[in-house]
Amino acid sequence: MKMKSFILLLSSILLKTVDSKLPFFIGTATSSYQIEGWNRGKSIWDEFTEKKNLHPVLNATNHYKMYKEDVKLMADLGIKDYRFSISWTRIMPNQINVIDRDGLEFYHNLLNELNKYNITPYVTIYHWDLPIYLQNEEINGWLDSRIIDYFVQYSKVLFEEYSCKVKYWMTINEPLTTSQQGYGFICSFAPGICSEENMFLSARNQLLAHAYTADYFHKNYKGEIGIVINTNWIQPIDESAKEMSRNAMDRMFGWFMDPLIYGKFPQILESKNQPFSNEEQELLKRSSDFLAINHYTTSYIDANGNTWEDINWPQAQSLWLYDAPIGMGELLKYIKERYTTQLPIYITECGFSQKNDNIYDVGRVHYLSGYIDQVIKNRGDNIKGFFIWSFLDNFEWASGYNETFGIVNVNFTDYKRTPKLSSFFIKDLNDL
Ligand code: PNW
Repeated sequence: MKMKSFILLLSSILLKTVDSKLPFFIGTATSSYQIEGWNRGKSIWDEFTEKKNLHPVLNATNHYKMYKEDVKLMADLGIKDYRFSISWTRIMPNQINVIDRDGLEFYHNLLNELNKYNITPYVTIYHWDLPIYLQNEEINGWLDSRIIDYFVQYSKVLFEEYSCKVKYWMTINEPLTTSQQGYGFICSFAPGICSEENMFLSARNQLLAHAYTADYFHKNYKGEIGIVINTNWIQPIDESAKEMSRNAMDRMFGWFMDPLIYGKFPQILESKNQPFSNEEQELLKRSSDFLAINHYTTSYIDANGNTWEDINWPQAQSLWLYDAPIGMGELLKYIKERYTTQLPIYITECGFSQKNDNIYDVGRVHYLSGYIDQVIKNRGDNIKGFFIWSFLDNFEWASGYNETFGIVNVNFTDYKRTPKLSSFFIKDLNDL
């Protein structure tokens, strides 16, 4: 009771910008590899964690067996919108186009369960768990142009099976992260085959896989489709740093946004990329029914290109992540000015891995309230929803289980779920 009134007080103070109801929904997000466990084919992340001696995913949060309880908990917490991903390795575990009926069945069951509680599904087709048979001596993952067609074939199966239950689709999660961290200069993620050339090529192939899939979807199905783009905000410290900030944004956000909106790479990246053909340009420009943006953190930049974070911003358990809400507002303004798009916008991920995380996660509540407040103030007409990363504590890729983002705690020994303070905070916001 005490906790409940504390949160009500918090939400009313922090959100004095809204009079009555929140002008967009707050949902939650997860991904297949990070939560499901059990009964699937091998993916590049299984091999990568093995080779690099990283923590293996094991059975993740056991969601494959606990999905009914998880959906019920979501419903109890008042969540009406859920973004999750489908595992390619569950649908086609051993070979392209050889389908596992049990794999298909799992997502039918999950979708039926969501439907029972009136929770709207937002389905990501691919969230990093590439089947290992697409990254080996014969086929070179996102560096191989044949992957575009494989991706379309896999997506066709999903549309055929699930489009009667799913209206909102997202093709690929964070191509930037895959290209920089899996194929590019950061090189800390699967598959870890890195060079500058690989970085740009893998991004180009991901964009085209999205464009051809969206084209097929639009010609054959009703509903909406987009691709999930992530970006930090790079805040210019003063007027003289504006050009540097703009260039840094082009290298990160424009790399994907420019092709989606204008059909071309930003000028600053032109020399690094093979240009798109006319047909590809047209497909790209027509490929998105909405913008899906993942945004977590901000840095400052000066006129010499130095970047840093403010010492006053609380740092997360994840060392790259700071509680710096101004960036969320600045990013939304930037999207409006630079891209003048009327497309609906979803924030498809935003969240915080609190240091010493526990169920009284005041640091996470602070982060979320600040970021949501910025979305309310800078929303324009087209913000439709905000998905918190993440519903559950889960497998945080190369960091294993050491960085927790959930609004629900998971005990990784007995898989017990316990809602944290932040989940009640979100419930109150949705109930306003
Ligand atoms: C996203 N960075 O990844 C992913 O979509 C999620 O699967 C992941 O769990 C979540 O954010 C939290 O990390 C990112 O280093 C990974 O800037 C790394 C970065 C950004 C996003």
